[in-house]
Amino acid sequence: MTNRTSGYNFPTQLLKTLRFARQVAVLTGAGISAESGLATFRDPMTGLWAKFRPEELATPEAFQRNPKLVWEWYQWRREQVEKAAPNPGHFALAQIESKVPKFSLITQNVDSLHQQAGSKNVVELHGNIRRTKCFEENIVVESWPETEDVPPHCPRCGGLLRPDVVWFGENLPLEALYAAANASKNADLFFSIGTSGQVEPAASLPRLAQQNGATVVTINLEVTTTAFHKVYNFNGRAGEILPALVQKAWAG
Ligand code: BJW
Repeated sequence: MTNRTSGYNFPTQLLKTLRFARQVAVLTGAGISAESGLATFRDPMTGLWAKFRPEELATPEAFQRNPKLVWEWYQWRREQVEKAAPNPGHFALAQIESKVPKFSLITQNVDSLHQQAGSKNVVELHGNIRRTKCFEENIVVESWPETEDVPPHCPRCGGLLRPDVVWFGENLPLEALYAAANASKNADLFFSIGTSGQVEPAASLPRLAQQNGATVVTINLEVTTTAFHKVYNFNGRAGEILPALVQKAWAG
């Protein structure tokens, strides 16, 4: 059964599945933070990759070639993130977590907006832009001496500092990847929200959940297509659909 549902006429079966779910897993991407004013990556007009080349900014080789450019670009991104606040989509997910027995929020986002909205069990697959780590030692660095150097240097080894995010060609944090895979395998309901599903291994999680028996729900501005059974596709803004879904599922 594949349901493409417009508006907020949520199928009764989906509302029941959500209300009585034992374990819910959610995968989010840049789209959920778009309504908080943060750019997505692949929107053809406003996405970051429409204006900047990932090969020049989001790979370890790019950092080695031009660390100043990469550091300053992330500094600019950090400032955007610091100005942003969670939107109703983030808050609705925190509400779902408070209502179901087991809940995992697997995010590709690096902006902490889920945590700010009150989500507790958050798995960050691609790191966090607010953290900094040493490029040489790969360990988180909390503070460093203020100098003119851009990027600054690691106070332990003198190596260059970089944002603690996962670039193309880098492995995801192993613990986060295991947690995400386990949550996906064990979920009876899996949401894929605001992601283009183009980046692996995150893109494979909905299939993993589905293959292990989960009902899958996608929420995306674009029409998403899928060959799987037991999938509900909602086209629209996550910040509108999710609060409506929570309201309907637990009304009364
Ligand atoms: C809305 C909305 C609204 C808008 N409401 N919706 C297997 C096959 C092929 C390649 C590979 C493979 N396995 C690994 C790879 C290589 C690579 C990869 O996947 N490449 C593909 C692109 C081809 N993956 C990796 O390198 C990963 N590492 C890895 O796998 O290591 C082992 C390995 C390495 C090499 C080879 C093989 C194995 C690491 C990936 C790291 C990704 N890093 C980034 C940058 C993070 C730091 C930063 O923030 O700068 O992560 S790239 C960028 O893409 C960012 C995102 O997290 C990620 C996903 O993007 P997302 O979130 O889906 O955003 P968009 O913009 O694409 O989509 C937004 C969606 O929202 C759209 O659909 C909109 O319609 C929608 N939307 N508004 C609802 N209001």
